[in-house]
Amino acid sequence: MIDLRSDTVTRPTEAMRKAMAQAEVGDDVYEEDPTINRLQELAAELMGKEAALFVPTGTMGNLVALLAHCERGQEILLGDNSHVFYYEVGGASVVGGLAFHTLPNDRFGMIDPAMVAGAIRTPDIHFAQTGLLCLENTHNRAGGTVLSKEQIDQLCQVAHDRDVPVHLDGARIFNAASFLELPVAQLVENLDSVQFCLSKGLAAPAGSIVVGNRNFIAKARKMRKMLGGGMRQAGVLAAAGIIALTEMTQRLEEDHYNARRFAQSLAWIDGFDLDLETVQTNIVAVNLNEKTGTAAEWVAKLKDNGILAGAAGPRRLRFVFHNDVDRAGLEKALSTISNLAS
Ligand code: TLP
Repeated sequence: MIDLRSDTVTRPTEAMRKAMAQAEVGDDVYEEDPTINRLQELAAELMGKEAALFVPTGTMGNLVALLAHCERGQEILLGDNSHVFYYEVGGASVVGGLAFHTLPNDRFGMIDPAMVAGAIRTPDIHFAQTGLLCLENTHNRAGGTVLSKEQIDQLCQVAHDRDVPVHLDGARIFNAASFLELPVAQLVENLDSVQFCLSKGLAAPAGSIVVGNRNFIAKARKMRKMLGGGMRQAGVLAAAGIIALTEMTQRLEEDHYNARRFAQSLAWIDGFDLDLETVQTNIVAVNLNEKTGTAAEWVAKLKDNGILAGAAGPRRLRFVFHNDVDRAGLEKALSTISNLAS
């Protein structure tokens, strides 16, 4: 099987497995796990922020950040196509009593700064106060598209001018930094907090990191405990996370190359509609027309032929490139799809 459903399916590398077996551990609720502490220090330094917190998943990382920034009854501004809004089970509303105020994402995952300015609430007895602006980079549902540093900075400026902090769901921030050829710390410089995943393209078996200032991370640590994310001897996981940050970020451009080659070839197939401008990193979204069939039909057909793909909508397929798909896998996927389509 060639598994292109997501980069979440990557398995830990040999180096990770070795590091995990040898990891020094302690109780992280007492902040005594040396490997977790090392990972957090490394992550904070890489992202140019004061402090970092290791969390089990990206979903929990975003949720602890939202809870740490906001108070019950506040509103979060975010894109209508964002992962936090779409795929995180409404956690911020369920657990935090927070309201989502969505603004349109364009096809690159950008939000219009003028709309953000217009949506930030003024003091008024009728209004929920704006507690946070939440961005996403790379943007999953847009197809792995990248916000530039200038775009992020522009949105940060609009929010900060009105004392609203900005959080980034940077699950795939290293893919964005690789596309932009920028040090990741520079890209996230003006953001108040960032969540990024170790377990997607970076291939660790589990884990995400939240970064921000010391005070924010202290609050996030408490929220993590509340959500049941105090993981004790999780240094075995953090050991893989250290390898993810030191050895795996450099190779993401290979996934981007594979995604691009795949997309350019698929674009020739009748009935497969691709927006090649949005194929910037490791995700390829393909829109199907009425003649071509539904995403569910294609997912089933592909599975019968050894290819796993995802459905990102009734007529939208998603293919994600990662460390466990090599050039031969890419070529096999392409020829299988061409045969099925003809
Ligand atoms: N995304 C998953 C699914 O949930 C859709 C995937 O296969 O792409 N932010 C972004 C932008 C993400 O893409 C994801 C995972 C998360 C947060 C959540 O991370 P986890 O799965 O670790 O909770």
